[in-house]
Amino acid sequence: YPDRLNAAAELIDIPVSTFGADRPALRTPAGQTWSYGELRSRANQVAQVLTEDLGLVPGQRVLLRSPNNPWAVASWLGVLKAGGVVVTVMAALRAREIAPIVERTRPSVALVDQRFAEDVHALRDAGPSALTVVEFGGDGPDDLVARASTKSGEFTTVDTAADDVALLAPTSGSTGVPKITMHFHRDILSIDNTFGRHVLRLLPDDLVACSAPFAFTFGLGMLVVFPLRAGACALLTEAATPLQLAQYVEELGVTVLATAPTAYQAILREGQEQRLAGLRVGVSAGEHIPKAVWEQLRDRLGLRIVDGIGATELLHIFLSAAGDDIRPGATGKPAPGYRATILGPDGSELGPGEPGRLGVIGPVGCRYLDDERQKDYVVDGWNVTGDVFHRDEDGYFHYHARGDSMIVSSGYNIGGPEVEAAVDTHPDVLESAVVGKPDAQRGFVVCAFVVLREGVPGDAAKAREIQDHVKQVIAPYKYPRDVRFCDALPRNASGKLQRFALRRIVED
Ligand code: 3SK
Repeated sequence: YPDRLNAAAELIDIPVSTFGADRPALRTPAGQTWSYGELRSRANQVAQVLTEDLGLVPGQRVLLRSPNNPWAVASWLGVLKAGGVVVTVMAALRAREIAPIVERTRPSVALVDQRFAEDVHALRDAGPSALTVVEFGGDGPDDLVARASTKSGEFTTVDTAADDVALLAPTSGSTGVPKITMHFHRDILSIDNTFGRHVLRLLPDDLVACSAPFAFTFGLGMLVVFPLRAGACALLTEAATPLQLAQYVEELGVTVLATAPTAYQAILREGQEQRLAGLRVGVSAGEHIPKAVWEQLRDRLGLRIVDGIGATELLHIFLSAAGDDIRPGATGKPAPGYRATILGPDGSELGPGEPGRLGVIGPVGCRYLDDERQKDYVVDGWNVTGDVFHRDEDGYFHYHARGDSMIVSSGYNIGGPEVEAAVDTHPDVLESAVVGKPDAQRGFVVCAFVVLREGVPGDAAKAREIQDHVKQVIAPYKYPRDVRFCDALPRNASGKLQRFALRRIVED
């Protein structure tokens, strides 16, 4: 990469010149369409609001909280154009989950969809440092759209360095204490120059849908980075169910769909797979796609799903395969530009057939913001993702398990200890332990073993009460779908929780 590089120029200014301003860039199921030219103008307007009205200077951070919609994409590009650093948080997070992110990243400005603004205002009022909150989708004079409409569609994109930080993407990690991953301008292009261009290979006429919010870097790649660099169009859906995704594929002409394996399973279970017949490419990520699901989609539709594994730490997918390179049952091989290995308990590299921890090296690597856990993730130069794989004789990587206490449910990564902490705040709970219970539809569901205070009856009403309580404390998708009451949690002689004993119970 050249020394000076701004990812936003590569994602919108250059595509406008290459593919033309009139090409559709963003669509919504409600029928809204923004062309490449319109997206560029609005990103330029946001950059001017930030620099001229709000005094943002290069390197300052901007919190962005919104579901997937066109102004959120314009805001993301506008922050980069202004030389700022985007801090993306999912709309679904609760105030107590956003608070440590705000505390650690210290944004100067927050651009927030008005439906999710209330707790950002509360954090601003409670916080020690100045945070200017600007909403979009509202109707006051401080609304981003109202401010943007007073600006021209032209802005000279700030000349950032290729390795200036562009993005701070939080990940909850297994303990629930957020880790903030830092990514450079060049990293954003790297995910396209590896997986995007060599495995996914979008075409300018593609319409791409993805169930992930673009605050999750899987969604960012699928809906912003890859389509814009290819001159393609992204369909932005705020919260689509698997059956709605299938409907959009059929009715709106989606050609590339990226979602979790559980969504494909749900579409198959409902007998709706013919609605996917127009797909050119189906991507599955977030967790391993079962071979039987992969084969059903191939046999019924001729669709060879592109499986992939990525990590927020590495920004996007680093192991995958497409077309004739796919080996059913395997995740794939390192994307061009990446190397991967299997590490034994002592850090040595293991040979074919031996399961161990996955280690990855490539153009994007883990850089946590001021976090001791950096040394656990990057070991001898390898990014150690926490997943257990084996490699076969032909270099394909086969998934075994996640090596940490993370639960992957319908493609969401849920930190077990974070759910435990939320359950434990219920006044009737003495202690709890959370594990993933295998589930045919969701891969895993969150299962909480709960010890209640003496005299409190553990019945269905109490289980529902605890579930509702958790939904108030943390993002609702993390709530335990299965709550089981017990007298005590299994512990070893030194008092350490024996999570494996609980896993055994739920796996029986
Ligand atoms: O596999 C994942 O969970 C992932 C994480 C971040 C970015 C992309 C992907 C597929």
